[in-house]
Amino acid sequence: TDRRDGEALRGRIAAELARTRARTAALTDAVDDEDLMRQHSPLMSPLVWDLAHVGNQEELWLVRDVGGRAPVRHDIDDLYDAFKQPRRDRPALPLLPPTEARAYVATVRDKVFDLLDRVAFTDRPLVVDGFAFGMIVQHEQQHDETMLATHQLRAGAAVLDAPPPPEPRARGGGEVLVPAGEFTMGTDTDPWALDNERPAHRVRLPAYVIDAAPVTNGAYAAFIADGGYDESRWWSPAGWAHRQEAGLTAPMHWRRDGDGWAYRRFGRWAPVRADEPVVHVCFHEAEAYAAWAGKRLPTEAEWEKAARWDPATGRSRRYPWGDEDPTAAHANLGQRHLWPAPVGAYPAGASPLGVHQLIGDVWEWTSTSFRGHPGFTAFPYREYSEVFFGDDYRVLRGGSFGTDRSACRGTFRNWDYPIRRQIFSGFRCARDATPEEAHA
Ligand code: AVJ
Ligand code: FE
Repeated sequence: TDRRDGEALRGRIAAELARTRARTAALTDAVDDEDLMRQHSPLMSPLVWDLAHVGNQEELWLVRDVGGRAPVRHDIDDLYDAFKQPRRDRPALPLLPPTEARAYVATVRDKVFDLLDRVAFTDRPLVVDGFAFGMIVQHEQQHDETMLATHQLRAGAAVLDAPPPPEPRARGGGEVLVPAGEFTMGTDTDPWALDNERPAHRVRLPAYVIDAAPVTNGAYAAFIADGGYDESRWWSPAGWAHRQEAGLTAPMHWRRDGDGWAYRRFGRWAPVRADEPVVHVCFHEAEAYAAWAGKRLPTEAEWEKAARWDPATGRSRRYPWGDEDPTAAHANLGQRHLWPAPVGAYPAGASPLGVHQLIGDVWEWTSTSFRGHPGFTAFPYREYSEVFFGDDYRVLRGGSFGTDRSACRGTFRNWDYPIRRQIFSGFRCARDATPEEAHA
């Protein structure tokens, strides 16, 4: 059965690699060569940089490290090292032109399929349960989401298309009480969980109340209409300074449209729909909204307990609905749609306590700075997570409509600067339970 397990794992990895490469191809084949080489925003890389960077990481970890094979092209390692090349400088680099970049990633992939045929899934930490392959699938999917954000920033005619998300099938509003007590945060057992999701550890939280759904455009528009962007009392000092300096008046990609708002989605203007989760807000905007609403952002632990804790068994699960991988009925993931689904669209994805849309739709800002869980060890490289630990970054949870299921689970952690909003970021609010609620 060991051999059979190995064959099943090999098949699963091959399918994930192929599925992921099809997405990368769709994102990079959608525009012409000149567009691939152009920088659409100083925050983003040219798409052709992401493409070859994905291949270069795959070469470094799978071809060279796991496979012990000769380099395909060691001369380009520095060009595609994210730490050596700041994003704004990447368009000026002597990057591989599109034809060469495509040939490079295809050559690397051929070698990886050859390696995958022969590799033994031993106890070596990099290969146990296919970890390095899973890491590379997730890495490519993360860059695919980054490329999707680049598409969102791109000027000009629309090139991406997808059906609209499902309509509401349940009421999804209101708040949910989460009782006081311990839960298990993080994981030791999810085979493809990344270093920052480990290890599992017990966390005790007092009773709290969390929104049953992400904050909607309608609610956010009420904050704007009430002068939320003009009153410093709702903002932290750093948030207010940023609001002033950047001239923030509404979420990114919004403009006034008669009495309401429109927003630009991948090259097309659409009316802002009141029951969809708000997207493209920074941490400071989320925090100001929460203060205006008489609430606060959830801590990262509060978010994870709401997403994983099963009151029937006391166990932490992989997802709000259980341990099964997400399907189209559970969550708006994987670029199946190009914007968040209205509140109530995924009743099958709700938690046992009735918290909806924790997975998919929008990344959710939490109030927590990005740090290692107690007992953290960097693996396999410090530059994935550890070098970002500290108070410069805030944690986001749950994934967006642009996040693939392979890079999204109840333990998955994302992070960004509190001023960033080109990512598919929204939020939900939380508050302390009142004494009456806590003892109910
Ligand atoms: C985890 C999304 C913050 O895109 O900067 C990609 C993921 N790390 N290549 C990022 C990542 C290395 C990372 N985030
Ligand atoms: Fe990367």
